[in-house]
Order: sequence, then structure tokens, then C-alpha cells
Amino acid sequence: MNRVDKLLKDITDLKVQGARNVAKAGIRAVIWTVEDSKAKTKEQLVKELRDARGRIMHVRPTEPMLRNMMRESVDFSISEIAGRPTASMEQLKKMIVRDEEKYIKKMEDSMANIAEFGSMLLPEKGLVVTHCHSSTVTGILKRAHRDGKKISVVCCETRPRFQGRLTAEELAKAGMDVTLTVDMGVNRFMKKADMVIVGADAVTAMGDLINKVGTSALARLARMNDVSFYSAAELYKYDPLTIYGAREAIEERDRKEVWERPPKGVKISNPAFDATAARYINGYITEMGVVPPQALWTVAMKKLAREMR
Ligand code: RUB
Repeated sequence: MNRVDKLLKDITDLKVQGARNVAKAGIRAVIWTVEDSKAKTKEQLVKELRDARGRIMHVRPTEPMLRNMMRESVDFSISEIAGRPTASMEQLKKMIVRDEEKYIKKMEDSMANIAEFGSMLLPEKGLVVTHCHSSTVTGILKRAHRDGKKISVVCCETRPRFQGRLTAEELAKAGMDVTLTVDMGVNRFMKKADMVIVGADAVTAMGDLINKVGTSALARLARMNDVSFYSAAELYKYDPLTIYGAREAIEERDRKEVWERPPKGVKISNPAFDATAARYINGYITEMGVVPPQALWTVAMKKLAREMR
């Protein structure tokens, strides 16, 4: 197995998890495809880039950030190749690697803005509930901690893959007060919570949120207890196809993650994500600021329309 295949398998197996990390790994896969390419002509290189993009884009189905970044960055690289008729293959490969790396840098810059806006939104002292592992959410919480805010965090363990443990470990390492609860145990903390912040895998044109399964129950629980519910979402999480009525596919994962050998007659349901209606969401914390769910698509299109067709 070559290193690109191995990286794509790591994404499918959740060794790489979370939408931003998956998108970054997608860019890394493009870089490795180019570095390892044996293409002798520009046409061959363009074909390899197109084939790689097609494979990488769909490695996990519910990941518009990955798809948006693949479209944008690979289209950009292809147009750069067309614009340099006299460049050698080595020069072109170097240029593409440099361009693709810029996309990773852009993601880091967006993350820094989201962390700043998110920290400003948080109270000076309070209890935040979160779910699963979102690098965007932990980025905000750690930034608030560095800003001197006294934030305690309760994180759901997030069965069946327990990504909540990643959150708990990361925040504890950063010196934060963090409690991991069994998923349904979150109810007793919600009564005392000041805010819920979760990540996002996809945001639709209606402002609905697709995130780790369990998020929609958490949002309803927050509403019942008058607790504000936010999602931290880079604008690339917006799925532009939903404006045409496309529905975000919800990844159904291997049943064995839930029960290795279930007794005969027991059916297993293991969706990776669920949908939370916009009416339960106070706002999205994005790199352009905190926006209401109904406004997200307009703000996102300002960013995406520059490069996407
Ligand atoms: C992870 C998950 C995260 C989002 C956002 O699911 O639902 O909340 O991906 O993460 P999985 P980030 O573990 O199945 O990938 O903020 O890091 O993009």
C-alpha cells in the first residue's frame, strides 16, 4: 500500500477524525500524490490530480469541508499548470506542493479567528457542555483558558468510538477543569450549563447542522433548559449543493463498532451523524464572526464563491 492509500485508509478507520483534520489530510494526500507522481507530461499530471481528487473527496461521505477544499485547491493547481506552459515537471510539482500547503495555512488562520470570536462569546466564568471531539471547539476552549476565563467543561463520551475521551484528554493536558460523562448523563449537567458548543461536519442552506450523532438530542436538551447552543464551524463546512435541495448523506458506520457479535435477530443502527434543525441553534462561530444560522450560507458563499464554480 502506498502512502496515499494508507492515509485514506486512516481516514476511513477514524485514525484521522474530525472534519478539519480530514480536510487537512485530504490536502496532504494531494501533496503526496504530486510528490510521488511519475507523470512525464502535464496532461498526465493533471489526470493524476483529477483522479486523486475524485478518490479523496468521497473517502468519508458527510464531509463538505473536504469536498470544498478538494474542488478549490485542485482546480487552482490545475489552472496554475495551464498558466505555465514553459515550466518543467519538477517546477510544476514544487509549485503545486507550495500552493496546496497554503491551503493548510489558510485553515490555521481561520482557526485562530474562530478561537478569538469563540473566546469573546464565552462568559468570564462558567460551564460549557460539548460533544465528541472537535478541534475547532477545543481550539476555542483552550483560547478562552489562555485568555484567563474560568471555564469548566463537561464532555459526552460519544459512543461507540469514544471521541469524547480525546476532548477530555486534550483539555486536561491544557490544564482545564474537564469532566467526561456517559452520553445520557449529560442531562444533570445541562441544568447548570451556561453554553453548549459543538463542532460541525456540514451546515445546510437552511442553517441546519450535521454533526456527530447525539448532537440533536443535546440541542433539544439545551433548549429545554434555556441554555444557548452554538456550533463552531469554519465556513468551508457549508455544503453549497444543499441550496439546490441536495440532502447531506449521513454516514452509516460498521455495525461491529456497536456490537462485535450481536445475537441473531438484533438489528444494529450506527449512524455517524445526525441533523439539528436551525431553530435550536443560537449561532455559528465562524472565522468571519458569530452568525445566525439563517445567515450562514450568505456569509459562506462570500468565501466560497471567490474560487468555486
Ligand atoms: C467528529 C465530529 C466533529 C466534527 C467537527 O466526528 O463530529 O464534531 O467533525 O470537528 P468523527 P472539527 O469523529 O466521526 O470524524 O471541528 O475538528 O472539524
